[in-house]
Parts: sequence; structure tokens; C-alpha cells
Amino acid sequence: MENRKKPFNKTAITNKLETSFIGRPFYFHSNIDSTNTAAYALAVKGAKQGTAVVADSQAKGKGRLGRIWESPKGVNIYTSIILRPDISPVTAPHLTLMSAVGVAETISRYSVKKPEVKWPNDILINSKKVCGILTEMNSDKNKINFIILGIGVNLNMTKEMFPDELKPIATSIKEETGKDISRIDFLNTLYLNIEKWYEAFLKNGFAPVCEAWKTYFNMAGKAVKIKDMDREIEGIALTIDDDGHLLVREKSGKTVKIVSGDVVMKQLP
Ligand code: BT5
Repeated sequence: MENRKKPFNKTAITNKLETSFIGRPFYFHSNIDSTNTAAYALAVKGAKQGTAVVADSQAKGKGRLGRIWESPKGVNIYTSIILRPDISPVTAPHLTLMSAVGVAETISRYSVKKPEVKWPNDILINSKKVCGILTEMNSDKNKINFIILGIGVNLNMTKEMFPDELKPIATSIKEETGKDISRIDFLNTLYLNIEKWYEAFLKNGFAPVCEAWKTYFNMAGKAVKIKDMDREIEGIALTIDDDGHLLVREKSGKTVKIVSGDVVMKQLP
């Protein structure tokens, strides 16, 4: 309980910050529409790499494809980080997998149950979603101007706080461990891990990120259905390839490469 009483504001967060560039500068809002929207506006104005936005609550937290991210106050982490990597826009999805590794590593410190990554952008505990990542990019043809890495993690949210439709499919670290988690400690650890993985990615490329990501991947061998624009693919999830694309074996035996899309896990008959 004690953690909940600790202030969660700019001073409390920045006093604890041990990073070299993520969260420097740092913007805090007690309520905002979306930290991604706020970070995007800052980046358009030229904010530097590492600039981070945190909100205690979001009125219009964004998921992918116009979906909503439930963002009640006082319990969770909602943050967006501006990155300016000198990489080709086609490899930008690597940053989603890179941040998933940073988040999974951070959650591992707080939860005895190993977090799992669900391709491409979810982190699960006990097969329930505990974190979502929304990566937005502003680029020219061959150059990334900036990336907004948006991360929402359910820390102290209780089951009653989830809308009914999310109760069976979402969870929080507190629900899984019974413990209150300090948002300030978690955020500092998260930023340190993302910074570490981002620097490793820029220096050594995607391969080490890909290997680390696979250690959290437990969809292999499971029946999945993928919706991508107007096509639907059903099959068995295999692994991700060296580019971070999901490989799925269809009934016909053909292996299909999925570059983007929504994955639904299916019950095997
Ligand atoms: C995501 O989208 O999972 C990306 C979520 C990113 C949220 C962060 S919070 C900080 C930053 N600022 C923002 O505005 N956004 C980012 P998607 O894969 O489309 O999943 C959305 C779906 O997850 C919803 O349709 C619900 O089914 C479910 N969902 C919504 N809120 C949730 C929550 N708090 N916990 C678990 N699942 C949730």
C-alpha cells in the first residue's frame, strides 16, 4: 500500500532517473488525451531523442488501428519516448520488438511468472495482456525523422477496474503477484532497459534483439488466425525470421511470412 501513497509527478520521477538520455527532457501530465499524441507534437517541433512523456491518466489512450487503451489514473504506466534512429524506415518494426524485450525484461524483475511476447506488440502474463506497445513513425522515403515509442503497462490496476470485455483477457502485475508495484521504480528500470536495448540495436543490429525476443515467445506450435487488412490466414505459428516477421504454417503445409497484422490465438480442436 505504501507505494500508492508516494507522489507520482515530475520531481519524484526525475529524482530517481538513472538513464543517460531517455527521459531527458521529461514531461509529466496528470491527465492528457494521449502521451503518443503529445510526444508526436513535441517531436514535430524538434524535441530531441530521448524526450519522454508520462501521464498519470489518459482520456483517449490509443491502441493500434483506432482502438482504445484503457488508462485509469493512479495505477499504471503510460509513456511515450521520442527516438531518432538513423535506420531505414522499413526496419522500424524492429523497434517495436526491441521495446517488447525491454518491457519483458523489466516485468521479469517484478513477476515470478515469466512474461510472454505476443507478436508483434503485446506482452502477456498467464496468457493475459499486461502491456501494449504503439510505435508511430514520421519518415521521408528513405529516412526516419522520428519514432514515437508508446508503452502502456498495467501495474496496480485491479480486476474490477477493467471493463467487462477486458476482464478475461487483460491483467496487471499486481493481479498476478498480489503486490503493489512502485510506478517510479518501474519507470526508471523500464527506461534503463529500453536505453540498453536501443543502444545495442544501433550498435549490433537486430540479431541480438531477435534472439532475446524469442526467449519470451511462446506462440510456437499454437494455432493462430491472422487478420491483415482484407486477408485472413490460419495456421500454426512457428517462429519469427531474421527480419522479425512471423512465420505461420498453413494447413496446406505452405509457410507464410506475416509482415503486419493482428494475431488471434485459436483453441485447438
Ligand atoms: C496496443 O494496441 O496494445 C497499444 C497500446 C499502447 C498504449 C500506450 S499507453 C502510452 C501511449 N499513449 C497512447 O495513447 N498509447 C500508448 P492494440 O494491439 O490495438 O490493442 C488494443 C486492445 O487492447 C484494445 O482493443 C483492448 O482489447 C485491449 N486493451 C485496451 N486497454 C487495455 C489495457 N489497459 N490492458 C490490457 N488490454 C487492453
